[in-house]
Amino acid sequence: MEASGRLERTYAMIKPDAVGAGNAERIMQQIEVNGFTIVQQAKLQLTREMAEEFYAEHAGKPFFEGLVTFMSSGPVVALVLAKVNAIREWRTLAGPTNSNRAREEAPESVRALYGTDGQRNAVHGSDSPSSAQREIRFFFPNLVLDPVPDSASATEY
Ligand code: RTP
Ligand code: MG
Repeated sequence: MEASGRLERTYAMIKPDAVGAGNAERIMQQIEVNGFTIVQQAKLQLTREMAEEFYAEHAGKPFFEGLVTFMSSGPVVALVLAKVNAIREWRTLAGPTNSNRAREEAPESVRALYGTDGQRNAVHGSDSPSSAQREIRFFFPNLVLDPVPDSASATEY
């Protein structure tokens, strides 16, 4: 039978609002219940400079300064997740960017359950294979890329 997709890694991050509210463990449980393997995990606080670099694609947008201040305001939990189609699947589980919209459109999503609004939305997820690769390297520069949990379908990241 043909595989339904390829095993991927993606970068997930539990943001300072959710860590500060004590929801990190619950979110990691939700991640695992939904079939992801947590292959790396680290708790750290971003400096302003790290947050600016991480979200460089948004530099100059009206929400950028607030985003950087928020993301460097307290500890985050950095995660590497593995699953078939992990990049798309994690963004689906996370839900729409705005947590208020998530509560209407995807009430079981992480952002619906643990986020507050359009900025304080509990979690981040890579949006493409190139973003996943960049973001995993940003937080886990020493990560050895192989083996992945199912080495028969190992891919680049
Ligand atoms: P993320 O990168 O964190 O996974 O979120 P995303 O792809 O769903 O959304 P993106 O457009 O990349 O925005 C990055 C983060 O910036 C904050 N944001 N605030 N106030 C606003 O209008 C606004 N828009 C975005 C959110 O924290 C969003 O997750
Ligand atoms: Mg994004």
